[in-house]
Amino acid sequence: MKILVLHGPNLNLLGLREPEIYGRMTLEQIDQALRKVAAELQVELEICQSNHEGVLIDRIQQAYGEAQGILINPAALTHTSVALRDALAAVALPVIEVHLSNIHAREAFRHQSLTASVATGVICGLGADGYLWGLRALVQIIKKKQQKEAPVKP
Ligand code: CA2
Repeated sequence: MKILVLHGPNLNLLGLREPEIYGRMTLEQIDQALRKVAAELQVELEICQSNHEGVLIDRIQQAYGEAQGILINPAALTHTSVALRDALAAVALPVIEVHLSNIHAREAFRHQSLTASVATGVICGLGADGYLWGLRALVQIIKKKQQKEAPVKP
């Protein structure tokens, strides 16, 4: 099973600035923790961070037929990008949206997520742990989906 992990704009700055909002872990450390959980669950990860909307959309499109699910923190694009939302909807894979901070407890402009309605589930406010719970949930959702789709043995 292959999972695409996408980190949106500015998440490469994690751990370097605004630790009171986003925590002290760097993106590299979060990716390492994700790889550890992936090894435990015996799934393959492809991880990508980009500051460019189009790059993220290209990766989502590539995931079609290559990956079985997407774990994504769209960062600020959560609140602005119809294009990212449409790409997620188009590939129709299980998606878990993750936010480090509780976007509902912050500025009003962060309360709306354009991507949440095409995600299978959303986790926010749990810091870096949210990514790890998100990966576990995604793998379980994909396994259940595969069981449903598997032909019934005579
Ligand atoms: O809480 C989250 O994970 C967010 O997706 C993070 C985004 C923000 O725009 C969303 O509303 C919520 C911001 C990512 C930028 O990360 C930084 C990390 C360190 C320093 C500056 C920005």
